[in-house]
Amino acid sequence: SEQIASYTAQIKQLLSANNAVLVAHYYTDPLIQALAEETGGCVSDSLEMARFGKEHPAETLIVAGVKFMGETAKILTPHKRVLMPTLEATCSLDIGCPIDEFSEFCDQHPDRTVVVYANTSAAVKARADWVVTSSIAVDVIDHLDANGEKILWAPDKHLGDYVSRQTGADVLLWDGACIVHEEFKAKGIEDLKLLYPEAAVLVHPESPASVVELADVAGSTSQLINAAKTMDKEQFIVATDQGIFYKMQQLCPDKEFIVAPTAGSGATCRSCANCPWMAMNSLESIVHVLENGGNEIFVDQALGERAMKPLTRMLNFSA
Ligand code: CIZ
Ligand code: SF4
Repeated sequence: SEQIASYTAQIKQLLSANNAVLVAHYYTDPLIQALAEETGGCVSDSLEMARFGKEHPAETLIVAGVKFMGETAKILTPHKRVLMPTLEATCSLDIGCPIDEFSEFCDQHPDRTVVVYANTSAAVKARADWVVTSSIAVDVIDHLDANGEKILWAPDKHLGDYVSRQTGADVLLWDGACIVHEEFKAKGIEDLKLLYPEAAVLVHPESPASVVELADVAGSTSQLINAAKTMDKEQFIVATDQGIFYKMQQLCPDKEFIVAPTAGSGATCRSCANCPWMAMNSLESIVHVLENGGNEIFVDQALGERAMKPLTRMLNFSA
């Protein structure tokens, strides 16, 4: 529409006037993902968002995603200005892992290496030995297990359980979950497979084990996108946030992607599996922060320096 065209034009002009770059997650509005690509920014998972923001020369990063992504960018590049379209966009994993309780849990298990998922606060990262994203979780735990280390994993119990099954490592789990992925149900996917018997099933391992069991490929967003591209299949049932369809469809215009049903939805679903916090990012809010410089992310300096260590391990491990 005219409104969208006008926001887009404004954002392009404001990004270049402010020496700013737009970094967007695969789960954000397709309009934002398209604009990030068009303006030389990036669309990716949280690992590549972190790396891109660190390496890009722009002085200001506009991070479209959820709060931990902006915080990670600020920790890795404290001298840059990091702005977010909204400061209200959090994550059920971050909420479900408050630093005081988490720190106590770690204190109770001093013999364990503390590995936390990127979807956590700066304070939780600062308490950890390692930060991982889902794209490298299995490899990092494999590496630690080979060194004879026992693991304390937080916050996502489904991903932690998946990683432990894949590696055979001794993993103690924190009890957290993603409200989007936890809603996928094995029954719904089995029903959908009757409608699309030829389809491959792609599942993000933040989903329950019964759903992961049905997967032809289980993996991070970037791994699922890669599977969509490389598998010799015409149809895919996809159990992750529907924002991912922008990139899948762009890379595979002739393939069909069907969002897996969540609890309470019908067999096929247009509105389900959409993270409510990711959805708070809009073109309008990006115009707003670029015009006013609001919604800046700050991280306490001492905390940031401690969190930098496990984050740097994450980036170096995957380099
Ligand atoms: O579910 C999320 O928030 C994901 C997949 C984040 C990421 O690692 O890109
Ligand atoms: Fe958090 Fe789940 Fe939303 Fe990702 S999709 S930001 S894990 S609530």
